[in-house]
Amino acid sequence: MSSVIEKGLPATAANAGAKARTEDAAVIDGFHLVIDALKLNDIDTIFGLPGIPITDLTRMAQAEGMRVISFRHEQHAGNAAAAAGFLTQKPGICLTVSAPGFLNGLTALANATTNCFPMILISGSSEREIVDLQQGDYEEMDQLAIAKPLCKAAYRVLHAEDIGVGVARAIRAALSGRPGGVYLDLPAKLFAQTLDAAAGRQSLIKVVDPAPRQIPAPDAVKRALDLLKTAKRPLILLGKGAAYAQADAEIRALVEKTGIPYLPMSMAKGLLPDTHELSASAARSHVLAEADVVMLVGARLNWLLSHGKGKTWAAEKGPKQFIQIDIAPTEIDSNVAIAAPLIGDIGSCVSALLAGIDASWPKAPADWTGGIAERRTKNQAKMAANLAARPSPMSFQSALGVIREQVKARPDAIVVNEGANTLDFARSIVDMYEPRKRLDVGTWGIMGIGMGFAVAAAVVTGKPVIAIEGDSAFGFSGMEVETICRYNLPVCVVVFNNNGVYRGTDVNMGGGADVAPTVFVKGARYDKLMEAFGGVGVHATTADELQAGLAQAIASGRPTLINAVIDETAGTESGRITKLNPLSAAMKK
Ligand code: ADP
Ligand code: TZD
Repeated sequence: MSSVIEKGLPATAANAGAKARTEDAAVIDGFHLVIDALKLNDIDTIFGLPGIPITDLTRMAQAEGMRVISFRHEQHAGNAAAAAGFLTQKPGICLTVSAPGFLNGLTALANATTNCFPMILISGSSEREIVDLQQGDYEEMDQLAIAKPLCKAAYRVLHAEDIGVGVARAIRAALSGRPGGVYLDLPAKLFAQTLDAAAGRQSLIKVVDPAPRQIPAPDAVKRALDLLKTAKRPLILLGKGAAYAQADAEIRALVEKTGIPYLPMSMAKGLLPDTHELSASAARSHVLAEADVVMLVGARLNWLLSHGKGKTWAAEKGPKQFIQIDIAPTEIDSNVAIAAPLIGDIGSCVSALLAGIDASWPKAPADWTGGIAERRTKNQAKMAANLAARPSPMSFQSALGVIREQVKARPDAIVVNEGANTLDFARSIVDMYEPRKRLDVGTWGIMGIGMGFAVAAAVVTGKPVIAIEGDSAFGFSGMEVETICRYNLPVCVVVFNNNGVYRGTDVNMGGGADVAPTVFVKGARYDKLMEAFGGVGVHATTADELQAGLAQAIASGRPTLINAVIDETAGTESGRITKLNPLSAAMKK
């Protein structure tokens, strides 16, 4: 069962504690039970950061043939695990040390849970007896209690014979139903425990059917179809749950058979190519306001969709009718009434709908689809002028126009995207052509996912990665360019450098010597950061320089960072969500 490596590790002083396994070993230790339990469940990669008590676990995992990707900060290892989970439907593994390492990984675990990405944060922990009496152990913390409210499930394993159960429960909890983050607490003592080798092997569990299909009830399918059929202005809204579900062919068939226009949320872009004739992306406000029946497929009516209410949805014209496909029944009616809930996995639900849609199904009315097409053409023409312009310094649009063309030429490349303006502009300018090629700030709008997601995308898919980063956003994970260089990953980071958070022109309102809170060092050379570790740095002040640098990076596959100089006056406060900034009542007067 386990790949026992006789040669194992060189007996250097540094890894003297990590002894290799032998074929005829009579006992197996906790380290190897953890590794075997993961491998038995087809988990072949660990993202992490070594230290007491898990350093030997990283060495032994590598010796046993697992890929171990070491990061410079646990948050980025955690983000990598989350992205790997989203891309592969297998829980991504993040491995950290106790208290501070655990806390560094926790943000990523909570973010993964919020995004419905499956991951498992495995952290070593200190001695239970000392921690529970608060006697001051090395890196003392009750990690299980802290993790619990922030993830989908949390478990602790105290005995080596329970490692198999612990890992199996973590995998099933991460993948089944609505996917999410799971915490697995492994105290230091556990790794050193031994079991009889045969008993150890028997204690491991291969999880059968970890994400069971959930078939929707026939009456719920009929209710949804009946409502959809009455629609005069139907709309399909695809979310990242639809991208995660890997029901790409079924979703495409649903759109094309019904002729219903669809709107992808940012990470659902590419499920159908953004250039598809039924894409309503370039007419977003129009379709949200005007649609009469909206079918949500793996998308929540949260803040990103204005909670299904208000001006965005033209509520003054009366309520919309919603059909909602989701695996989590409690999501239904979370913000507005859902007329036709369809509970199940997206593949099964969409297949069930397709079974009820035959050749006689009336295509979406032509005045509705025609009106959308007209708006799309108009909006695209407007955008084209901005993309083609060559202002100096570059605008967000002129720089993104270059990236848009590169992605068109390499539709298999994965785009990672964070920032405010950099995010908002890229989302609408850079068309995606294939499913699960866009990873971004997700449900929280969190900064810091950039390099972790980029590393995972490159490691998991082997495809080129283009990370489109605001200069502030990049700073959250920038040190991981060393990780990118160390593993020689085909990642090209493009830093949209406008000298600050949102823009670089704010002034100190107190008039002192400090710059304003949103302003960075002017004219910073982020490209030098990549050069420091042997990667390629490019300083691009024009669209042509950006184009050349990007094309070269994709062709060579070498780690590259392009410092793209953007007009520092160009950004808007918080990008397109300016209105979410609280405005003091006193200032409104
Ligand atoms: P977006 O931000 O793109 O709008 P959300 O993250 O808000 O998307 O919504 C994703 C939804 O998809 C969640 O409510 C989640 O329960 C659901 N989901 C995730 N995977 C599946 C699946 N395999 N089948 C059905 N629903 C799923
Ligand atoms: N911290 C975290 C973890 N997430 C956040 N979203 C923020 C802070 C607040 N924030 C945003 O929402 S966007 C952003 C911050 C700090 C950075 C915007 O600046 P940028 O992008 O340079 O990355 P633009 O393109 O210049 O706007």
